[in-house]
Amino acid sequence: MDLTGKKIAVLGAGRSGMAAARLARDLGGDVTLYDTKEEIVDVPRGVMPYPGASEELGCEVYSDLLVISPGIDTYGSYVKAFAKNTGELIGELELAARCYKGKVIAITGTNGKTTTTEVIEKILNHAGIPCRPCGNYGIPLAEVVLETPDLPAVALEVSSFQLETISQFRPDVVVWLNFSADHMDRYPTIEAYKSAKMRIFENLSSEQTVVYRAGEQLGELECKLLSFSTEVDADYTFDGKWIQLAGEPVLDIEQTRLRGLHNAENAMAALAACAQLGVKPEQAAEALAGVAPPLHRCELVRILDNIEYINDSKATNIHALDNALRSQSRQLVLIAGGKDKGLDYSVVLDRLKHHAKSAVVFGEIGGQLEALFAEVLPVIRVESLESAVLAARDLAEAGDTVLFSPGTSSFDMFSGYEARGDAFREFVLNLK
Ligand code: UMA
Repeated sequence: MDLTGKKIAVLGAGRSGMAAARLARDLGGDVTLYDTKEEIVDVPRGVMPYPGASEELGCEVYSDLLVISPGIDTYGSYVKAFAKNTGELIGELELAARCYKGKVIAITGTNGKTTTTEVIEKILNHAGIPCRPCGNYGIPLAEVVLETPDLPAVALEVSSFQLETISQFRPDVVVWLNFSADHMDRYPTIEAYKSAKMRIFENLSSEQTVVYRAGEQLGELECKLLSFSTEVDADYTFDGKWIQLAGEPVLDIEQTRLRGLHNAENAMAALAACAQLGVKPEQAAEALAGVAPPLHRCELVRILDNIEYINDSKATNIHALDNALRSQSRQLVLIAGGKDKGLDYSVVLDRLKHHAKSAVVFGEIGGQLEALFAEVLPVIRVESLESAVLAARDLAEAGDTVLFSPGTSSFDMFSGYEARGDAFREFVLNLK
């Protein structure tokens, strides 16, 4: 791609915008970088920064190409102002994808994207196909293109925000994990959110593959389809221990540190996607031996006296708590609680009744959870996370799982979910 002689305006000087500006500059463009914040530090060489950039300024900006960062609302007034006088509006992902020549496995879905992205990256590297995890994962694709232009493959986590501004983006394999309500602060309706996500399919033809959870409503697709499910018949299925392809066992999940049905789904999706790049099931199984999910996401901390201790501190909302409850196959002692975010926990009562035998609650919403959860199971309320771990150990029996899935944020007691999860891990590792 050659941008020589073209005026490129980049909106947002976060990680995406910075990488997009550098890439556009490397491609020969005359690049300007706009941000509402008052200071832009570490401006890429040859790029003209405009800190404190207002909508009024935006109306005066003429560009051949306007590249926007995913966090900036595509349909908001800020982007509209800059888009008044531009030849084309795209996002950082689209710009980078136009320059990247390797294979792209694009992973989307409401939950599980990051884990699946990491699993795919591990499998491909193990199978001798150099690959980097990137995109919404935290490393913009533009950064990958700048640093490793000849990289054979990427595991690209893609958000609905990024998909709002694609036009030609055509991944070799799309992984559609699942869909449920999210980002309702950005989208007016759940349909609008789904439409943005569905754009991932818009340029696919019979040469590309979509790997999807059986039962997802995806409409008519022209490409090759591969399904997975822990519940209904599909190409990839799960019997509680083995992931099977067309009825043949391909991976024993117990040989990995991935726990829970949702992680079995993530592993199935990854196996299916990597197979499209020629990876054999036994190579994938080898790669996954010992693979753990990212920290704080249903992370298996320890098995003590045949009781599993799982750290799901990343569960900062009800949906994540519900997902963690749904995905466990053993009897649960749940530890939950934290900051009061004004959420309604009655939606998890049914799940709690069927999956948990008791609960330990703590934190700012401890009292509220105690009253509510007591409708369906025995509850103990304690003052600290350490006491919660000790109480849960007393309640659990061999064969049970102690699941720490707080269902809310940590800021009443901790600096963030990582600090909270680290504390949980330490208390569990100290159990005698
Ligand atoms: N800004 C403006 N005008 C505005 C709004 C913001 O100038 O009207 C500026 C801000 O001052 C800031 C910059 O835009 O300097 C931030 O841009 P950004 O929000 O796009 O942030 P980046 O650092 O570029 O990070 C983005 C993704 N952020 C979002 O989608 C919100 C990161 O996903 C992604 O990892 C990164 O690109 C690399 O690709 C984060 C995320 O929260 C993890 N994603 C959402 C999610 O996972 O739920 C979708």
